[in-house]
Amino acid sequence: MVSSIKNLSSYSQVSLKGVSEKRFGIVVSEWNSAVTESLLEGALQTLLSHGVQKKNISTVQVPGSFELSLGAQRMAKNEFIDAVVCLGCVIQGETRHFEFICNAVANGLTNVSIKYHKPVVFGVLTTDTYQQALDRAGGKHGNKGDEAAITAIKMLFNQ
Ligand code: DLZ
Repeated sequence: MVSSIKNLSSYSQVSLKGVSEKRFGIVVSEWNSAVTESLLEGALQTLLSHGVQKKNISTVQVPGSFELSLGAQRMAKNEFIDAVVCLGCVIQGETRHFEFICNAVANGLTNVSIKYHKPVVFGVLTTDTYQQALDRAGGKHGNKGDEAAITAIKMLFNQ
């Protein structure tokens, strides 16, 4: 996952008619908050720069990435939310926590997306080190928060 080589950030705004009426939910994990706050900033700026109205963006925090699935479900079941962007950062440690959390959130978000038939974007950094996460949260490899927002827009408008 190297944003500078492969990324979703370049996207034409030409076909985004009606974007100002779309409503987005953002669920952001507090764990590794310096990283996730940068992801959030990137996602917010990207949504706004593509014509989403500030009043149409709802943001909630959850304690850790494991809780993103429930946060996403609460957002997705709200009939006024069109797409949900989930942001987190899980860093490989000495334990198998990493894989448990990553697998759980990937499966959880997939299930929520299918259940509610809405885009639920996996904007979760899963890195070996803290530095790798910083590099992808506004650092030398871009900002995965931007890409998560772009993904939500693409899923709403490329149907
Ligand atoms: C417990 C835990 C660990 C070890 N590491 C991370 C992490 O790197 N990133 C993250 O977002 N959350 C981590 N957590 C917290 C879990 O996601 C979860 O909040 C707790 O296990 C409580 O359910």
